[in-house]
Amino acid sequence: MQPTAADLASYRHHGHLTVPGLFDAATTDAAIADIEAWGRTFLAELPPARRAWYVDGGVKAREVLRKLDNPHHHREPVRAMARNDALVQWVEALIGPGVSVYFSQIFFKSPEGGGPKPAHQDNFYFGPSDLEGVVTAWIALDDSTIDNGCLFFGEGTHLGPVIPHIAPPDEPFNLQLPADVLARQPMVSAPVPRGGVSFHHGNTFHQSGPNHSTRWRRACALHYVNARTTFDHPALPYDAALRLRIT
Ligand SMILES: O=C(O)CCC(=O)C(=O)O
Repeated sequence: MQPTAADLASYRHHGHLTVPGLFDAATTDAAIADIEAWGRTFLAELPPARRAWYVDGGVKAREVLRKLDNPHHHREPVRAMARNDALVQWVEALIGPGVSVYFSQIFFKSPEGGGPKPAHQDNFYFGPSDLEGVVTAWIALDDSTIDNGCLFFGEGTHLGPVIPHIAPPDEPFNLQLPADVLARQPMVSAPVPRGGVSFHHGNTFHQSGPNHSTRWRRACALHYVNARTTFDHPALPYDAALRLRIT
């Protein structure tokens, strides 16, 4: 499926866009097998000081990971997805040519308690020189639904500014939009079938709910940047050496 003028107009209007069926079941199954194996090793070796960021506090019955960072650097199946021609064609249509992956994340969201991700703007975290230069491609590795914690977006919020975020005192890394801002902003659900991709602009408010279901909601977020954009004022430390040139 190629981007049409109507797709691009929809993205420019809403600040996000869902494209079903970019990856087949064999690809998502292979990615899941690989990240599960990686996650088991990572969790076994995780030092106590880093547990608060990576372990999902919502799941009490067992210890499960919430996320993993930079799979595009560490894992070949994710690197292959990041280079996928069809995906890259969409990314270039959205932010222009000469794209790289700047950062990436696996979000596990375990059944029966996988925790929510508070509302935020990626551009606050990354601090790009050009606010139009960043797009996130969020690949659904499982069907994502309201029940298992799909993404929600603030329609049109990409047209507004980057807003200063706050963090709970015991979680300085968990940057999020202030409650008074969110009280004025309806958030709309965006379920994505397995293998589909949800693209969002770096300024778009987004969040995900808890997983109340008995099904996993795993996803891989690839944060792409175009050739002209640099990261001048990141809110958290990111390793620029991991920027992976794609085109
Ligand atoms: O998958 C999630 O729950 C959060 C995703 C997210 O914040 C992102 O892709 O930027």
